[in-house]
Amino acid sequence: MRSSVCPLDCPDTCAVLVSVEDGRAVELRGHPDHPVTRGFLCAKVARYLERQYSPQRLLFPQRRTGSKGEGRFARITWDEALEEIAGRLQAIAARYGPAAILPYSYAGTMGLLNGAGMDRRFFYRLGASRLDRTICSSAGTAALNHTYGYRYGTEPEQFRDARLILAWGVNIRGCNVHLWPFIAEARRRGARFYTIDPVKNRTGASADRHYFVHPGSDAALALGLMHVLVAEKLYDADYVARHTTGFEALCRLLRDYPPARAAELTGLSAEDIAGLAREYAGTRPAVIRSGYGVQRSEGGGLAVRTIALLPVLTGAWRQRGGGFLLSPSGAFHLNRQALERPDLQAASPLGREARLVNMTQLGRALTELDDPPVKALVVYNSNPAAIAPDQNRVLAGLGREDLFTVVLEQLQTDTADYADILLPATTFLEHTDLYTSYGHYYLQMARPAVAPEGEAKSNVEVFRLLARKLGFAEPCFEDSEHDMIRALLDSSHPFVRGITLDELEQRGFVRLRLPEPFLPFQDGGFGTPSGKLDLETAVRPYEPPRESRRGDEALRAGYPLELISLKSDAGLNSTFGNRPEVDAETSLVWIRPEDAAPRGIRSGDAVRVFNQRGGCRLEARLEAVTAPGVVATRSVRWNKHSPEGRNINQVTSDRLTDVGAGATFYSCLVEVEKCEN
Ligand SMILES: Nc1nc2c(c(=O)[nH]1)N[C@H]1C(S)=C(S)[C@@H](COP(=O)(O)OP(=O)(O)OC[C@H]3O[C@@H](n4cnc5c(=O)[nH]c(N)nc54)[C@H](O)[C@@H]3O)O[C@H]1N2
Ligand SMILES: Nc1nc2c(c(=O)[nH]1)N[C@H]1C(S)=C(S)[C@@H](COP(=O)(O)OP(=O)(O)OC[C@H]3O[C@@H](n4cnc5c(=O)[nH]c(N)nc54)[C@H](O)[C@@H]3O)O[C@H]1N2
Ligand SMILES: [Mo]
Repeated sequence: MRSSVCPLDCPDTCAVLVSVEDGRAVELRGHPDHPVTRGFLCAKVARYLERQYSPQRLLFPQRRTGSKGEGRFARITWDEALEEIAGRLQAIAARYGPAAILPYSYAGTMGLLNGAGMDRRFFYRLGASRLDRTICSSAGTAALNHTYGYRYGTEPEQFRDARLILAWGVNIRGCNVHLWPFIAEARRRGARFYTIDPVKNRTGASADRHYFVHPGSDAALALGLMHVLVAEKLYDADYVARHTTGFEALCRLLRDYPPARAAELTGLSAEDIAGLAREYAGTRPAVIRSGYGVQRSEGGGLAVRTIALLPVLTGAWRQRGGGFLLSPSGAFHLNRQALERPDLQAASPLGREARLVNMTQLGRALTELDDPPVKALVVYNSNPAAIAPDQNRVLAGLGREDLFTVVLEQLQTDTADYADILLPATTFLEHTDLYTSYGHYYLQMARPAVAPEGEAKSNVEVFRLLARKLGFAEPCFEDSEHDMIRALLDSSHPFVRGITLDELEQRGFVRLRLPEPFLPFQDGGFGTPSGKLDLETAVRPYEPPRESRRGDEALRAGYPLELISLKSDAGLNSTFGNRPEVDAETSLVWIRPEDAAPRGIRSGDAVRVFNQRGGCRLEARLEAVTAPGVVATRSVRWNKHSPEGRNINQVTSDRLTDVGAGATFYSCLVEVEKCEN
């Protein structure tokens, strides 16, 4: 039995036990001793070995023989592949400058070494364009950093102590399943559980109450709730006085958000808003769990900032089991500089920090950027052909004959089809890594449980070899995985001080050095110069997303429905898009009967979901599981399994959030029509 860690982009970051027989992994189980994994795995990862030993695994380096996107390749050796990559990158850097090279990666693995380790060192030293990794969470991250000063949140284990739990824009039963047992325990002890979401997903269906909210209107709802808290004097005046500034200014703003106005803006009734505010203030402990769904719209930053003020006004931070959880990931105060080595930029031919390219706008970067244009793209831990918004532009860019594209992958994804050189990547069972989490406070390390399949190599190893080919002489390029972990642990922050490689090796998972229980803002202590939270600068007036039914008239014209392409329960972004059950789940679009009827759409019909950017075909399901005027689909389907080779990111926009320059997948206007054939 070996211990490992699930590397997927998920808040749960489970500790995994691997049974190995004759060098082959034969069973995966959740670690029984990990306080959040608690002995079980989600349905998708319990079956990960199907992927590990799938006939679809990429096993050898390959060179493209067909046209871009066609997916025809021929096997080459590692040395041929690395020679060609090094030669092409060098030639491009010489002709256009190194900024013409763009890395593209996200959280295919959340392991720090393979996700933000040797790769970062390599691209910094090369002088490549830097990638702004905004596709998921940057609005919420910026919002928490701005409001609280720290990205800390309520411990998941404390949810069992809550008496009222609000799941606000989060699909716990689909995307955060290891939080669910704590909520179930709280409910057995009498807690109430409510959901606030434009879509009634599995989590909403299991709630005591579901509140349908207009997409992107959460800030207005939070302001309406705060209006009631203040008007009825339900707030914790002592906490507010001691730990905040700017209360008067907040009160002035709140005057504009009485329940009747908040109701108009959000779609909840005024009675529901007043009732929810009273119940929230009157129940101790009360905790809010938000997911990243709530910040994936144009005003996503303000949404998180205003929601985050609710437990400040009520003093819910005082109690174990109270507060707010978006992400605790800011507590992992590791030495990221020592791992990533941004100082290497000074040694690059550029000699300074290179330009920053926003990953959410990849299509623009590949088709519009000049000075220099992007001439080489190196993709790992991501599948942009399927997951990036404004897909027509992305595919036009990836299809450029003059773009040299390298893809490091486990499977033949839509992006792999566009590679010039395609390299086989290891899985988490085959390489060493260190894992933080965005759902709990345990640091974890995993060593290989089995040898790589075929000729697969880890990202760390590939960038180490490329650095050698390019003659990078800095000793950090020869660092072992253990060297890199030691560099990360070299931090003087009290939360990680004293955690060693030995301790991680022995135990697999280690709780950060936090008080037990961890009550981050029990006594204020916000990460601001004064330690107080400034209520005045945290908020501003609410504006609906421009791309919404209450937004810009020109954008609305012709596309009267709002689309939420929330995550699939069976899948994980596009990672498991090769599985039939994920493909089936992501082939549907849910539409309310009253929105379907005028369009002549019946359940089971093939429909086209489209707007000015593009369109795709899905199968209609008539059910009232969305707010009126909202349609929903699950993401992210593989293009190559979709009719016409196009998925839902045909219609999503590359507009950015109010803060954090994040993606706005959930501010998206569409029309739906029945397909004639
Ligand atoms: N099974 C599964 N698990 C996953 C993933 C997956 O694809 N599948 N993906 C992983 C990743 S990358 C992430 S970022 C997390 C995301 O985890 P979550 O944030 O829980 O998931 P999302 O589906 O992004 O969004 C959550 C909910 O937000 C709702 N929502 C959308 N817009 C709004 C809005 O304006 N207001 C409100 N109140 N709600 C809104 C959606 O309808 C959805 O039900 O999950 C991770 N875990
Ligand atoms: N319409 C719509 N689009 C969305 C979203 C949405 O809700 N709706 N969600 C967005 C969000 S929140 C996110 S985070 C992004 C996610 O988008 P991505 O980060 O691209 O995530 P995945 O689609 O899961 O693709 C990850 C890829 O990394 C590969 N991989 C895994 N481990 C390794 C490794 O060790 N080495 C290498 N080289 N490769 C590896 C996997 O095989 C997989 O193909 O999608 C975004 N796109
Ligand atoms: Mo994400």
